[in-house]
Amino acid sequence: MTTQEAAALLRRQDNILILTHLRPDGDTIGCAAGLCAALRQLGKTAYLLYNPEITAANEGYAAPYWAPEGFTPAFVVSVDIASRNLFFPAAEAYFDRIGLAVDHHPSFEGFGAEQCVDASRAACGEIVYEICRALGEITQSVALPLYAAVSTDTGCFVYANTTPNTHRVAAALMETGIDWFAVNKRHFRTKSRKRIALEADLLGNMEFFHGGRGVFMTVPISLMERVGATESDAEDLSALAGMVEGVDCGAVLRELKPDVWKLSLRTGANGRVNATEACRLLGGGGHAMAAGATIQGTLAEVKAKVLAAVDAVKRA
Ligand SMILES: [Mn+2]
Repeated sequence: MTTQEAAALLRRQDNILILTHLRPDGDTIGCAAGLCAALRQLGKTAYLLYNPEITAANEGYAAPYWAPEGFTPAFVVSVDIASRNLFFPAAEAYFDRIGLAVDHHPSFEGFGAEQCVDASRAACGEIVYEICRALGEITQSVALPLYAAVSTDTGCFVYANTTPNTHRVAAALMETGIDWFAVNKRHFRTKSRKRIALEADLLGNMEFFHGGRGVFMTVPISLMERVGATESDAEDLSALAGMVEGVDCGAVLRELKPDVWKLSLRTGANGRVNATEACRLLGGGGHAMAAGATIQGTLAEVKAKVLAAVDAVKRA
């Protein structure tokens, strides 16, 4: 449905619970918080289901809206969730009760009684912005988390997914007078010392393939433990692989639990490797230039699987 129709649907609901995805990023949290604020402005009861993996950088957006223990929703909305395997355990219980799914991933699996999905949008925040505008005034409480959503999903407006509409949405959100500089400073111009220790190890241990066009960076649990890093220290490490000169296929492997690895694949605008196609072969999905998959095996086995998938889809 259109954003207008989604807004009309939400106007007819009350006691609304909003779901975010596993390993929540700024987009899913920002969308949920912005939408929750907009719904409350209409006098509705609305909450976010507590996400146990919320990071310190995103906690502030969601904190005012966490659902109290025992809240029983009459209507459930998912934001920025592409697939069932991105539901965290407490959210999984609501999978069959989703009244509206709002998403922007091409790999969206098509769940939810109603869907408001537009894969041309850089951030789900762009879609939620339109829904919120149709619901009422874009106040600073709505605008700040939505700005974080749009800014973080575009790497501060530098990723190839960024469009003129992304900037129009960001501009409209800035017009409300929010402290957008603090948002970007927090997400893009601040690194913990543990984060810098992680980056140092990744950069010191890069492994190239495809004659230098591909690179592996690995984040084993042992590294996380050695530098004492937390989840927030390890956010978006995949961006690093895409920064190496000459690389158009950057694979970051993060060990989630022993012998279970999360692949984040970042590929170049030249189209040599389609990240979604490669990750689909590995049971995952995402965007053409940024996709992911969860893979089982030892590090050596997982690297071999990733190489085989990349080789199977590469164009030159
Ligand atoms: Mn997103």
